[in-house]
Amino acid sequence: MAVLLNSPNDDTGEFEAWRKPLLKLDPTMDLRVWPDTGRLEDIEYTLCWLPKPGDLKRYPNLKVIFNLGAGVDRLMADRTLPADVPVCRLVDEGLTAGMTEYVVWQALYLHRSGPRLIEQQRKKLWKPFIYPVAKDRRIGMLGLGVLGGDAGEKLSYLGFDVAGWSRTPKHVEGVKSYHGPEQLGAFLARTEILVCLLPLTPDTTGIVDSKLLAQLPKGATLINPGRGAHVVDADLIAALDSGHIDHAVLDVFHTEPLATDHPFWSHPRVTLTPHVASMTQPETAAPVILENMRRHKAGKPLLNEVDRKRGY
Ligand code: NDP
Ligand code: OXD
Repeated sequence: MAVLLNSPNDDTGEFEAWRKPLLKLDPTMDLRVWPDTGRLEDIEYTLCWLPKPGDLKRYPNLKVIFNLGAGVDRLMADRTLPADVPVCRLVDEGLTAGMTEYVVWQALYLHRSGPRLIEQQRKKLWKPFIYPVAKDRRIGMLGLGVLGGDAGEKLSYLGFDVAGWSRTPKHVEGVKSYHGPEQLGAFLARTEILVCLLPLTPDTTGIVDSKLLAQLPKGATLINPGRGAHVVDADLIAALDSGHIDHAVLDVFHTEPLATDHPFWSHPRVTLTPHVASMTQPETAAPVILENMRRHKAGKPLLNEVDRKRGY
């Protein structure tokens, strides 16, 4: 039996970083790195990030697909993905901590009027102003799963008034739970800083459109480390131009890298980062994957298995 690291877009050699922690935990592992697969029949497990569409159907004895990230939208979009092979997404404390850092960093930046202060410095303008205290700042997590839940909880420790919206009701310390389409309007109406941490599925594609943005109070801001296709770019730009949305922090885009002529690059109300909100950490993620392989071999239920029908 062999394990295949499958990341065809890895031109940085970063996937070599997986070798050490995996082999430390299981020195007997027959670890192969795509495209040096060896005999296709040998591959039982694959650890992949953005494999080439169609590639995963080539391994006749594949038992589990481990996605090396939290979002499985690109895998789910591959219509040739073997239907009977379970897919596990990554839930990793390193990935969660990285996302919480990003969300807290950007929420504080928006809460404390970072864009306005940067503009004032650019203009050499000395103009102090008053800002609300954290308890009076309402933050809304669109998606209250592993990442949205942790970031929401940490924001509540800082004193913010935090709520979250999900498909089903949630119990996250310090976070008010809203759920389902019927409670989305009430959730949006109370949200001044909206953080999108939904998975990208047919139900959530384009969810941040003119209709949703219009339900936020005037002057609200957006942080999107979810996926680019959650946002209808033209609708967001119109809301920014009108001032209804004061600022957007964007980490993910419809097409990555973002085209150099995309208006987001130079929009005065946009701060953008190049899909770096969080990164999978091989040191903390390898034990989770190894535990899942052990569970699979022992016939136990897998951790973090994707519901193929729901798409996340
Ligand atoms: P989870 O699956 O743990 O959480 C998803 C949340 O979204 C759940 O609360 C779920 O509700 C909710 N949800 C899904 N569909 C709907 C819907 N139709 N209506 C309402 N709520 C819905 O995912 P994670 O928190 O681990 O990850 C979220 C996303 O973050 C990833 O899919 C990925 O796109 C993105 N990401 C981005 C990174 C970056 O660097 N920019 C890094 C890592 C992840 P329920 O539980 O009730 O079903
Ligand atoms: C992920 C990502 O989904 O890095 O893990 O985007």
